[in-house]
Amino acid sequence: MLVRLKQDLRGLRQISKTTWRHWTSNRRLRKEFRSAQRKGERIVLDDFGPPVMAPEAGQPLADFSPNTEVKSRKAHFMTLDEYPSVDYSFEIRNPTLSGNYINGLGETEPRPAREIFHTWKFDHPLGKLELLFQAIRTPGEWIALCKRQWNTRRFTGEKAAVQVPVDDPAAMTEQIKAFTLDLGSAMVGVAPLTDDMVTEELPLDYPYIITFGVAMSRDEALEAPSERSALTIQAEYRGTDRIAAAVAQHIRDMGWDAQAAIHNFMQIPAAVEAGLGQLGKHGSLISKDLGSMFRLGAVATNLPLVIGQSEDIGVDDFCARCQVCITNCPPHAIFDTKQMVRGRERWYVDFDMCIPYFVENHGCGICIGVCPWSEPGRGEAFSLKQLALRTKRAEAAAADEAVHVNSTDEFRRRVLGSAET
Ligand code: B12
Ligand code: SF4
Ligand code: SF4
Repeated sequence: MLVRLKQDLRGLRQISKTTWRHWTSNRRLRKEFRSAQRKGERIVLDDFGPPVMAPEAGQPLADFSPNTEVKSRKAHFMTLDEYPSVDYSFEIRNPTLSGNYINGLGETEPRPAREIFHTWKFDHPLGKLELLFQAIRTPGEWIALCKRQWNTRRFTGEKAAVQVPVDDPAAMTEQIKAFTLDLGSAMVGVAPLTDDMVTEELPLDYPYIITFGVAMSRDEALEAPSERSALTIQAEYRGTDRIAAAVAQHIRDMGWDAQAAIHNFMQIPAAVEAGLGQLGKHGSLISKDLGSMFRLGAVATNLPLVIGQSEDIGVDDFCARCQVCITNCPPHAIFDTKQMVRGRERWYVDFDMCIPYFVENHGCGICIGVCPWSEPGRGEAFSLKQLALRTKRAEAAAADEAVHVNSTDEFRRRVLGSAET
């Protein structure tokens, strides 16, 4: 009883600390931004809020100007007649540090990620954009955020004094998975917690991570960016937070440690490791069942569980030949080739282009909505086709190799009189 009361107080404190204080203290910024947007003018973000951390000499600066080299083509099924323009109603007079630099684009050594956005830290190099994003929320978005924050109050808490022994981790894994699915998630898996999944600022110290996906509405994503889609996203986040809090509470009630891992944690690598999907060119995860139309949530725990395995469903092969997200992203933030990021080659999204567009429009998600895998019922067939094509290509390459070896042997026999090297 006392534990629950403490959690409820934490929820109220969270709402008043972040949301309410923020809403009331940024009236001027909100008003001036809206007026600039109406008049087609620009506000200077340096005139608002705390100073941005100054970059040191030699560090690359952010360039928010959209990439104009890519040719745009809007997907025929997008609901919006036209995407909002990439002319922003704000500018930053003092150039800030590049988000790509912060997150290790081009770095060849592995290291944990650093917090980049949705940090609520306004002295962060991208803090001015964070400030604007939070300040311009509409009343509807603000209420949705309060409801969401209320749901996070049970993310952590005290565990039961008596611990339920776990003799069969496989059976316990099945029990936890069934519990998570019952709460409304569409998929769930378990991964070991690795350095890829934690941020430098907020390390988590648990052996396992339970990761789950909650279906998102593609119709709303096809309407993004819009206030309606922003509200739907908040509601979907709220549902995800509710499941994470309930699973963490369920485990703590069994006397084991558990904490919902939402912001201090890299959701995508955990979900990849657990076999929920693969990273797409648009920087989000793709699964066979839901394409990219799902939100991720996670719970870190020391409850003994059995880990899953990553699965190759053919996303890389598909993305290598597809351009849909690239041509539909208004600021052209999506790279067509894999990049070296913190010691790994993978698909990557340019922060300096995506984030300003995201901020100006109260969110975005065009890239996941237009992705062909997100069309209901297509993923399974795409996956089977890509894997079959790959087998066919491998067989053709092996046959070519055999022909080459045979003809070389034949040549040697005829010309050199021997097939020996
Ligand atoms: C900050 C953030 C943003 C920022 C920055 C985007 C970005 N590319 O990182 C902004 C505000 C722009 C943004 C936008 C969107 N986001 Co966002 N975002 C996050 C958040 C909170 C943290 C990600 C982060 O810190 N990135 C910074 C560094 C680490 O980026 P990075 O090195 O490029 O790594 C990215 C991926 O490569 C992958 N990753 C990181 N490390 C590794 C390691 C390996 C081995 C692999 C394979 C992948 C991988 O994760 C990163 C996120 O894309 C996560 C939630 C979370 N806690 O993980 C959601 C999250 C990634 N976003 C999500 C979504 C859906 C979106 C949007 C579609 C908006 C929307 N409608 O909700 C857009 C899509 C933008 C895009 N093309 O990526 C979902 C993705 C779900 C999915 N199906 O994959 C997440 C997981 C939120 C959630 N709880 O569901 N987001
Ligand atoms: S739209 Fe095409 S290229 Fe982009 S992630 Fe989806 S399948 Fe890959
Ligand atoms: S969310 Fe996707 S479509 Fe929108 S700007 Fe970012 S990368 Fe482009």
